Amino acid sequence: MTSTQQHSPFSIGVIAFVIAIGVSIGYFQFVYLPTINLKPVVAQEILGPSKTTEIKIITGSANPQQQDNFIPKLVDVELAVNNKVIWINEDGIGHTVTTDNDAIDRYTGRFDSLDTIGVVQPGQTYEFLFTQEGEFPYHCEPHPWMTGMVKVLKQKF
Ligand SMILES: [Cu+2]
Repeated sequence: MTSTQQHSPFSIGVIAFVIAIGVSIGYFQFVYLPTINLKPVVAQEILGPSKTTEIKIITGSANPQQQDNFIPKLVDVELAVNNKVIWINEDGIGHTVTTDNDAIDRYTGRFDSLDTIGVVQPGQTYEFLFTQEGEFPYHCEPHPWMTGMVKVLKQKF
């Protein structure tokens, strides 16, 4: 018998293995990586709004008897206008700005200072760029009576 025409089961196995590895690497490089690295396309005006919105964490916020903590407590922001929100901790102890309902902005990520800077220390600020409409209730993790809400609206004009 002429053995040159035939491949042994072993060599077919090797070829199949090499092809499988090649396909896996190709999939990883050209399908998987581009997908996980893909940031959504967001309008420049939303990424760099002309104004910011400031919320103060006032002195005494850690006291549950004190009514006021996040000031203002409710804010409306407009996309492409003032959708970058900055919390300023004017209190003497640390606080967090933490989503009530696991809100994730498609561009910025999870709405939680703990995911980026951690506890907002006295004198520190926390910034979050909202790029999607919606209501974003939040609280302070160590002091859950501290609550606030950011409503993100479409640009009106
Ligand atoms: Cu707090």
